[in-house]
Amino acid sequence: MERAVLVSIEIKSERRRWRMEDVSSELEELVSSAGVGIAGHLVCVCEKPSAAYLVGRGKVEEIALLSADENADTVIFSHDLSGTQQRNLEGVIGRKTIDRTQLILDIFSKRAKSPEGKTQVELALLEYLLPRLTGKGIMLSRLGGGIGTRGPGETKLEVDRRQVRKRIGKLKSDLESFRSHRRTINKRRKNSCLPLVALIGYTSAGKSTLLNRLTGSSQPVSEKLFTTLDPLSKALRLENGQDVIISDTVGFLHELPHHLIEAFKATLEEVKEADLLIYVLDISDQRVHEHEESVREVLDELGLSDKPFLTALNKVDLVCDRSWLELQKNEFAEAVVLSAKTGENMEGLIRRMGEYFSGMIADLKVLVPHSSMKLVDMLYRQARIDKIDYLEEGVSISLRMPRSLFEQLNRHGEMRIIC
Ligand SMILES: Nc1nc2c(ncn2[C@@H]2O[C@H](COP(=O)(O)OP(=O)(O)OP(=O)(O)O)[C@@H](O)[C@H]2O)c(=O)[nH]1
Ligand SMILES: [Mg+2]
Repeated sequence: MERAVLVSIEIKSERRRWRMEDVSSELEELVSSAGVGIAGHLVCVCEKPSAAYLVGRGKVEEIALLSADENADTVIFSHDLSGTQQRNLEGVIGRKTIDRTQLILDIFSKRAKSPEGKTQVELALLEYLLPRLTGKGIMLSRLGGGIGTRGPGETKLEVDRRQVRKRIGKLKSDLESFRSHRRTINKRRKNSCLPLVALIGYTSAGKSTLLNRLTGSSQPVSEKLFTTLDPLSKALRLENGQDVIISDTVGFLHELPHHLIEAFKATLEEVKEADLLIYVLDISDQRVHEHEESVREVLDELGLSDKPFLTALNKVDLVCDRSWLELQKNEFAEAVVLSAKTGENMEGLIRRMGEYFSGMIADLKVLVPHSSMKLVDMLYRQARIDKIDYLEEGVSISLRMPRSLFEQLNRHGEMRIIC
């Protein structure tokens, strides 16, 4: 097993909202999720970053010494490194040195299964590496194997700058084809008139476990971070008989590398189509507020912060401290408290979804004038038609459909609502 010395960094001149111990513990979780052993963990606080090594020269010597003593293969920094810093550090430490972004990209590489997932990850990797290529070659050739050096599915990464550019172009055009396929599927779903619910949240919050519990599916779950890269959508019937489609999504992380957000935008943009978001939060984790904030930041970046949402406080079975739970219930007023694992209060969540959608679904009686017969056709495809009468002044239709969809179809005001 590859073993790494971890270096958690706090730079005082940079504003950080996460406490040092949270940065450190998350780095350890990421490293374990990448299948790497921890040979040692140093914490380093400095006033401002140094251009050459990020940290002071004395600290670099300390890292080099610990890595040698522990016979570590790799050194992993919690803070991003420039190409120059990375090269300089490797020069002194004499070991492969990578940053948090590379670590996360490595985890994504291992997890990507679908052709689209693999393409997205490879694109993110190459875009990260391109500015770090030195001359014609790449640092990777020096680094040997292991973490931070592989592409999706353990494929060897391209090493030549020109080839990398060419490959990036190819990956982008492949992604465009995946996107147009996805658009066709979305259109079909829209025509089927079922509302879409998206489960979103921090990695490991329990989104896939919740999807499985609600729909009886068997999406893989694990305590490792970023288990789901290929989200699944399933149908779910609510208590009031309303069918919805419920979708799992890729988990979020604080300071998620920009290249990954860019690459996964297409998948995440599906969230844009959602009628309702369910924020899944792990209430047993002390960092729950930090997690919530990170999720909101990513949604902001995607322009999705205005979506209607329900909050699900998951993993309540793990909370022993009742006063902490009461505090959180107050802080997240309106949230549904549940356990996807034990099934506790699934009915509460289903009921809340039902209440939300029943307010959105309209039972209407409308009159379509003879001059707009194409609308009757559209209503047939998109609404549940209960009754239809052919009258002198037009066609009277009793129907049931999402109000927003009706408003969209009737944006020119041809149809008159009778009741
Ligand atoms: N005790 C307990 N564990 C849970 C609960 N929900 C999920 N878990 C566990 O939490 C871990 C993560 O669950 P996942 O469903 O994979 O989480 P996720 O949000 O889909 O994670 P990513 O796919 O990585 O974004 C797994 O080990 C689950 O068994 C819960 O309600 N109670
Ligand atoms: Mg998952």
